[in-house]
Amino acid sequence: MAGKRGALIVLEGVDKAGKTTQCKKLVQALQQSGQSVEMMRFPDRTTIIGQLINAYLEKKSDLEDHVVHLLFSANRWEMVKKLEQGTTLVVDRYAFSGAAFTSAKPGFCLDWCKKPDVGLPKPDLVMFLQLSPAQAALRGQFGEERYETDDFQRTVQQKFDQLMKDPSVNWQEIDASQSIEDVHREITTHSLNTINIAQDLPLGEL
Ligand code: DGP
Repeated sequence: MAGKRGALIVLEGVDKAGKTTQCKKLVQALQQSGQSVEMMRFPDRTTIIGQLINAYLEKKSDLEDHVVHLLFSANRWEMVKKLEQGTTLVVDRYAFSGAAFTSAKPGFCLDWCKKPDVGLPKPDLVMFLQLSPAQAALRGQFGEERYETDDFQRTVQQKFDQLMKDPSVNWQEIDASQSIEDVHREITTHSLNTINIAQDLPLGEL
């Protein structure tokens, strides 16, 4: 496998869709199948920029909406070396969350929201865990963080629906209302196929 690159695999979806659980299970399954793979998540709350984002999400600070949008993007840019290093990466949220969450706020257009992430590595596969607001509600109450309300999440879902119309991104919709194991099987199959194909292709740019 020398010289072959890994794949950049992203899981997206509204809150409660099961992204984090599925990312962890996918990393384990790929490692067991002999792949060199790491997990990343955005926002990465461990960096200095990530700490500013964390305080904002926990409502301990208020930031102007454009500023916070640019911080989320900067938090992805500060990981760009890692994203380009060639190991397969399973990423919990990426630039699509960035565009969907900010454009769900009044006065923001999707086009402007996409701009700060232009030039970041383009994922080889973006799996969108699809879960209706009614199904999400069955998984319990939202937490206390910013953005965790039914109305806002509905608007975020509409923004994701718009983003998924972009044919230049390899979107794969996954029915997240299935059992954890069924979702896992589907995700693993798509990921293994992508890893095989990606190794012979150059990494693209958003
Ligand atoms: P998580 O740690 O996956 O629960 O994500 C934290 C919250 O931040 C979640 O409500 C989604 C939101 N979020 C993630 N990425 C971005 C982004 O780039 N921009 C904005 N505005 N919100 C984001």
